Amino acid sequence: MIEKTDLTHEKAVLIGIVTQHQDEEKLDEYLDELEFLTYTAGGEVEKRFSQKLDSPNPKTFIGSGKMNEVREFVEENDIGTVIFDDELSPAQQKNIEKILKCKVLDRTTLILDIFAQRAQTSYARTQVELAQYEYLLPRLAGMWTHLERQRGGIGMRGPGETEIETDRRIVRDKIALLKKKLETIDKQMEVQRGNRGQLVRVALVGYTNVGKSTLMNTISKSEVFAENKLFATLDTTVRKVVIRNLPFLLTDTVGFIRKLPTQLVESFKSTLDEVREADLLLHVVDISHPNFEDHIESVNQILSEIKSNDKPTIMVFNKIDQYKAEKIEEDDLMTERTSAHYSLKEWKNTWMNRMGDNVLFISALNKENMEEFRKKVYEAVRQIHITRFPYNNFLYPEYDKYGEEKE
Ligand SMILES: Nc1nc2c(ncn2[C@@H]2O[C@H](COP(=O)(O)OP(=O)(O)OP(=O)(O)O)[C@@H](O)[C@H]2O)c(=O)[nH]1
Ligand SMILES: [Mg+2]
Repeated sequence: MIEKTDLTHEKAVLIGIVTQHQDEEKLDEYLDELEFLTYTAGGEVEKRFSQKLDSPNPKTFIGSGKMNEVREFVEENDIGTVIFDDELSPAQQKNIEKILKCKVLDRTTLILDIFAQRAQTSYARTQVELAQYEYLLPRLAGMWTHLERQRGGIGMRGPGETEIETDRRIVRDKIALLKKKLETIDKQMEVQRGNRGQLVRVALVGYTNVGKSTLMNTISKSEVFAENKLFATLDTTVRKVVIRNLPFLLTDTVGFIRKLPTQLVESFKSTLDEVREADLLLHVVDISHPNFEDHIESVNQILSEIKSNDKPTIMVFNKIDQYKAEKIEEDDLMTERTSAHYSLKEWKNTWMNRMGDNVLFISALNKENMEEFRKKVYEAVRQIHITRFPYNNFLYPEYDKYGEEKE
């Protein structure tokens, strides 16, 4: 806790651009998320800068006029860190550091940094370290030398190595070594997963901070760490859960985010294998978040990247206790009614309705609708169980009876 109060002193500014693909409103949403990421990493956002551009400046990302504005603000307010919402090329990062003379980070470094901070086990640390080195490799030339004095704090943390070697060859060797280490662990994990036998496997997936771990705790009475920051969970937890008389394995794992660095997706292979090998996904969504539809899209995109997009899935809309529709005053004739004004009931009649039976609305925190949750999951697991053990069906004769009794 002491560390947290210590870290909140790091002053940062955020920079994003408005383009054809990204209007002002979208940028605002993205910067809100970037601010949450900054806060999670231990920073305090003092100001946001944005610029309208057809395409980013290849040398400095934003134009020189805007850059001067940023430089003045950074100097006057003693800002230590400037964070861009988009990934910077190695050259851009170098040029910008020269102009601003402070630490320059992008979304990827920030996410990698949070992962580094949160990695608990040596396995998670190895995965993050590998991702950090892979990100670093093309950016080595001259990147750190002029920043020697300002090292430390956000973006500079890494498990293990405190010194960042400036020699490419050393970094390459390090990458090879980490990969080998991960390979060994991956093999062990594979064996472990194999030993779990034939039980049906269910994985909680979803955007970060939607309540996956809270739900895991609610249904399995376990104590997985949950908190209102991004990426509370990095390590995978597997619990045996029994609903009525049907046992299955439930996995809680790392949350996803828009533009999850590809280096992370790759080095978290084994962690994501839990998702890949699952029989059923519970896609948890924070319906109280104004951008929950975007979140669903990001999660689906990552699921298809790891070839897990066509698994049986139940959509679990969580945090219904916190859901609030935006209101239009009666005398307000200007505001157009959009989905932001929908009540929960109206939402249920949108595309959600077309998803048929595979939709649930719950509050994991207040334990609302958990009985329906149990029923739906039970039904879905039973379906898989029956196809897997067609001759074993008699072992669970009371399924239907139980179901009926509960009706
Ligand atoms: N109001 C409300 N808050 C919730 C609910 N479920 C979870 N939360 C809160 O949301 C925050 C994030 O919950 P977690 O369970 O850590 O979320 P997660 O999806 O595991 O997050 P990551 O591990 O970071 O990906 C915590 O502060 C929870 O208390 C809910 O149903 N209602
Ligand atoms: Mg979690």
